[in-house]
Amino acid sequence: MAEHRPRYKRYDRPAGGWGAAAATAKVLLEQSVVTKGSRALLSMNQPGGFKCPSCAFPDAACTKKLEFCENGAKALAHEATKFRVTRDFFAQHSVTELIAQSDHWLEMQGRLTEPMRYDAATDHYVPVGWDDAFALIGRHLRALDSPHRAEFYTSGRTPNEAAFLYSIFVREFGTNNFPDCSNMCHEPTSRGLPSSIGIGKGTVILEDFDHAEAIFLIGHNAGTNAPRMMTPLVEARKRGVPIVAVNPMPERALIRFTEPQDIVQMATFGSTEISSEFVHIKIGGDLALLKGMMKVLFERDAAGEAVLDHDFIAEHTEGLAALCADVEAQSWDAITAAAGVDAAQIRRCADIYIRSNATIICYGMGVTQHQRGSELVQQVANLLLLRGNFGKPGAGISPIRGHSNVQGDRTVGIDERPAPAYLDRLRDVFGFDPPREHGHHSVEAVEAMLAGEARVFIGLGGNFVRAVPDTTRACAAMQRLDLTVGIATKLNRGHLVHGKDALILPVIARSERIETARGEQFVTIEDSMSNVTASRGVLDPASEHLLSEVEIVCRMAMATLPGSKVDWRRYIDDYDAIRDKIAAVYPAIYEGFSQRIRAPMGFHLDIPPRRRVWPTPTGKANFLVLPGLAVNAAVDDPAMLRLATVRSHDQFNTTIYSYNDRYRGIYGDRMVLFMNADDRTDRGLEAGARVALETIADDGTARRVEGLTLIDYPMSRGSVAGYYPELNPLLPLAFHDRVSGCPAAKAIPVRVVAMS
Ligand SMILES: Nc1nc2c(c(=O)[nH]1)N[C@H]1C(S)=C(S)[C@@H](COP(=O)(O)OP(=O)(O)OC[C@H]3O[C@@H](n4cnc5c(=O)[nH]c(N)nc54)[C@H](O)[C@@H]3O)O[C@H]1N2
Ligand SMILES: Nc1nc2c(c(=O)[nH]1)N[C@H]1C(S)=C(S)[C@@H](COP(=O)(O)OP(=O)(O)OC[C@H]3O[C@@H](n4cnc5c(=O)[nH]c(N)nc54)[C@H](O)[C@@H]3O)O[C@H]1N2
Ligand SMILES: [Mo]
Repeated sequence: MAEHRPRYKRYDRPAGGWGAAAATAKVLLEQSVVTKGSRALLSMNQPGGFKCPSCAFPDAACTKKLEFCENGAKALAHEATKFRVTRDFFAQHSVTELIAQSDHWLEMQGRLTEPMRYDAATDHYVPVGWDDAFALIGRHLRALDSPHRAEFYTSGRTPNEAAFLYSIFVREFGTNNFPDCSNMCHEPTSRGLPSSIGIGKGTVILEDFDHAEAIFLIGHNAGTNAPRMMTPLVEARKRGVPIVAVNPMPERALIRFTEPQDIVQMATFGSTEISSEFVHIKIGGDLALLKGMMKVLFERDAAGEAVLDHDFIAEHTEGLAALCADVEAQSWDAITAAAGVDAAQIRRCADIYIRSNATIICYGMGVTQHQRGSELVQQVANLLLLRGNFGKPGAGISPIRGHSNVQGDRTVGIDERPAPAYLDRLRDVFGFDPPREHGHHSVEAVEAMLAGEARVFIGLGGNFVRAVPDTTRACAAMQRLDLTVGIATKLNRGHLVHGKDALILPVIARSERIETARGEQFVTIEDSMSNVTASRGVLDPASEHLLSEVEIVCRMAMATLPGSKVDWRRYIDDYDAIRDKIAAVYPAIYEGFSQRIRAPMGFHLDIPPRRRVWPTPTGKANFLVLPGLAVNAAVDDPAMLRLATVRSHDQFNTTIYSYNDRYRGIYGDRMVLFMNADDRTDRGLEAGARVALETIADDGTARRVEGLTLIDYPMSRGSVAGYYPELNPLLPLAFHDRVSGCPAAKAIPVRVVAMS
């Protein structure tokens, strides 16, 4: 692997703008797809076209303007790339050779072209026919002494149709082992919010941004991870709406942004200031901030100001007294110490919130990836409930989801803890008895592999071994399996850390056409704001040997379940027939799916709290208490720093587009540690020094990552940041949220060690 040294160049221009336009052109050039890629970009997020394979932010396609961003263009260019991984490639490189390559190198080799099977005798992947591949999967699965010995992973790029069929196949096979990427992402939203408001999804739609009077962005880096979100944010700022950004890193796009679609701003090199208030929170300090704001609300209300929405609270909620008692018990000293911000700023935030008649709170991984992430999400809901910020225009909670269809996959059945009523429905529609016991989430799946209980891993998309915590242990766990299957567009580390038998099954990508015996088919996705839309690829598949994800799922099922009650053959060709079954299983939201999806903009799935209907056991929204001010276990070590593992501007999760991170000023390397200069000098370290990080954990496992370069960066004190997935070896498997299983990837307790 090449030795990299980072170059650091302060980025003090606004985010977006010409830098984004230039980066779009560059990535199309690098992947040699300027004409093909530019043509495809014109169809991205347009009615009749395909949905962006990058993030899950909704689009406003009816505006007729181009609806893509720099990072959507990168995702597309890497999917539409002219480079190919062929049988010759695998003949040239043994697996041992490939595994020594970087994630970036693997990604840059291009699209997978035909099914491959691992050959232990030569340590090479060799071509295998599709029929033989499915037969091998069927043989392994049928040989298991229990269906619970298989793990069926899903990544959130998989469309509804494939995910739904996969959930049927796996349940007919007999398990609820559905680890998925959501388990490491917005699971605290999915598991935490239902106790608060009755549903584990956001309540905001795009139009609400036009009516909001204040917007809070907590722990989310919109300019990089949901760049299309910058458009409504810029528009809100132009209307004078206050935006409060809460982040331990002063992310560039949260400060100033040039809207690449604003011709005047582009021409005049203008930009819009994004945050009116930047809260430089300590990692994990958000709970204290939220409680501080609630304390101000209670104080001012008690003093006679009409701050709380008493009518709403009386009619729609329960639990106010307990929340009030908990919040009032927190002292200002404790709050400011835990948040790392002063009381004056917390009061200012509360004041912005109080002045606004309609507030949206958006949040991302900075909120969810903590040991009490689910309960932290509930505190966000508490703050909104206090002023009735649900069920009115311009208000609500807005988790900014990750993968483009991660929310949809859960809606259509990728759920390791399915509700009994849904299982009954499945039984009635399909005529088999689905398993009732809960299955494994991602962390439990790794634990089952480590314990030798799991024998087979099938990954419908994604890069499991690189995405999960504790890389070293996770790799060892994968290598113990009898069979690993990677269903993918691109070669990744997950295919190289494999079981005794292993398959790589290449798929038709989002931007590509799916032709079946019944003609061209389209798939559907559900975005972060519960809009369901059609996605129709426009490009030719990267190779003639690719299959659609739907066909792969059906043929795995046919090879595994000879006596199946499901008409798999039919679904291979007819995606409306799949949608009809989705409608039958979820009539309340998906009634008439095949017809309604024909509307150019698709349709919106009902979110009851938008109507002030709360599907909780009591029929009310609940104020919930999370005692204290900490969202992670205390660590008794004065040298301890909290490490957040974050994404650069040039990656999509485990896919590394380049070694640069433009907005943070990093060029040529990802092995960096962002640190406050005062924290650095306190430890007697030089800027630019080479250091190692060690996890502080008392579980008997030493975790260390070496070769990081220290970058002086305006981090909040005690907080450091570095890149995911390189730093995943530091994250202990056991360090996760108990409610949801979500790894606490934003708050790893570490110490910095100088290296010579
Ligand atoms: N281009 C691109 N787009 C993506 C992705 C990608 O990798 N690349 N990934 C997709 C996926 S799957 C997801 S889940 C989303 C992720 O999108 P984000 O949620 O933005 O993800 P991260 O970069 O992990 O981190 C978010 C922010 O949390 C901040 N943070 C860290 N700790 C704390 C804390 O304790 N409190 C607060 N308030 N903030 C904190 C970090 O500084 C960072 O700015 O993006 C999706 N979109
Ligand atoms: N330390 C740390 N760990 C984290 C996180 C963090 O912030 N910090 N974030 C977590 C989060 S939020 C997430 S969502 C997970 C992400 O975990 P995953 O979803 O497992 O990872 P990705 O990198 O998105 O998966 C990329 C692979 O998906 C395949 N792929 C791409 N497009 C398609 C397609 O259309 N179909 C199919 N079948 N395959 C496709 C390609 O082969 C590519 O290599 O990682 C989690 N891990
Ligand atoms: Mo995610």
